Amino acid sequence: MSTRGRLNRPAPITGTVLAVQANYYRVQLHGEQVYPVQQLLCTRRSRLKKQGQHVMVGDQVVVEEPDWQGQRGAIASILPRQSEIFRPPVANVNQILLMFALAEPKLDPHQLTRFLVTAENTHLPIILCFNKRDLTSYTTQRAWRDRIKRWGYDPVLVSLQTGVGLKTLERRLKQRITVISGLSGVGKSSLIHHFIPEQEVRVGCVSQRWGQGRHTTRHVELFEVGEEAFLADTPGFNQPSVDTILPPQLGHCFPEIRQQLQQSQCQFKDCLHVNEPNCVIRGDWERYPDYLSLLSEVTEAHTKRQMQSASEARTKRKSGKRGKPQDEPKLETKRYRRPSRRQLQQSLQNIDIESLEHLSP
Ligand SMILES: Nc1nc2c(ncn2[C@@H]2O[C@H](COP(=O)(O)OP(=O)(O)OP(=O)(O)O)[C@@H](O)[C@H]2O)c(=O)[nH]1
Ligand SMILES: [Mg+2]
Ligand SMILES: [Zn+2]
Repeated sequence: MSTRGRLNRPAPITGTVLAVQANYYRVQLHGEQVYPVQQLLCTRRSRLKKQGQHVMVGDQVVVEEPDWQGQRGAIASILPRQSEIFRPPVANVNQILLMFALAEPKLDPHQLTRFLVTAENTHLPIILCFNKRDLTSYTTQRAWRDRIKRWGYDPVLVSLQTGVGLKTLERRLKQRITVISGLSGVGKSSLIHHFIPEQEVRVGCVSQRWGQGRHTTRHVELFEVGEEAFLADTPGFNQPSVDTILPPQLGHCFPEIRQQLQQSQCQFKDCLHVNEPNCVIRGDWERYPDYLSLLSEVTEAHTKRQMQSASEARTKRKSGKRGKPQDEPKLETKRYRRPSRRQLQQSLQNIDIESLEHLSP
């Protein structure tokens, strides 16, 4: 191929979508070339609209017709996405930064496990970060670090108040899109504020409004916090839902189980590691009881979903009086009986709980 054509044609302008505001997209231009401005407020080409292509925060896009003076442009195409998460909606996320505090709010291992499991379910790499080191003793920090290492994670301990540990964290954010998740009040917004002090990220107030239900749609925004490092803040919440996890997938959300499965396999591919024959998962690790209680929860949610779709499938639409459609359930009531929750409970009771008790936190 001759290079002439290539040389004559200017290189396409590409960038990362930082925020979506109504029908406008704020795009941070990629740095290989020097542009008159670094950000453009863009519209989406109608061709994209017609094709039903939605632009998400985190998308890598090609921008055309830049108006450098007006700082405007048009998104012509979206480059293929590497990943997509939906709560919050962000494309091309490379990793989740799960942030907790060593104190204020008190660090609860069960709650932490719940957050870890939902983060693991995205299949994205996780950075586990503990903030507010300044509020705890060295002994407490050491104890938590050792404990979390036994779970299979290597936590980064920081204090946004004193700045300790932040260099290590910063290194792990470079050239990545990272979504911060974690309990309310742990310091997620403070982290962004640390990198861009001039940025108004509403430290200490976002989730209060969220909690009162006033934020019905979540506003997501990427902040550039260093060398091609982008961070998305999220409002904190207390109880992440595990409902969408399928029971056989839950085990993969625990590094302790993944490690044991690397050495040998259970007889059944979809083994739930409760008391199936030839299951290789032992119960001698701290979070096994958490695994069991989450298993019970995801199984219940899964059963409910199955019953719901079965009931929808058996409900036939029929014209009612005056032509109004009316749902008529078919009369196969036996099938509606609650099935496997009790079975699961029974199988959970069969586990040798005593052998686990000394491990309870
Ligand atoms: N002592 C101490 N306080 C901190 C530290 N980091 C943050 N804080 C304080 O913790 C409080 C909550 O911080 P935010 O950054 O708003 O927490 P958040 O995780 O964004 O909370 P939500 O938006 O509610 O989810 C603020 O009052 C911060 O000043 C720290 O390292 N040490
Ligand atoms: Mg916040
Ligand atoms: Zn098993």
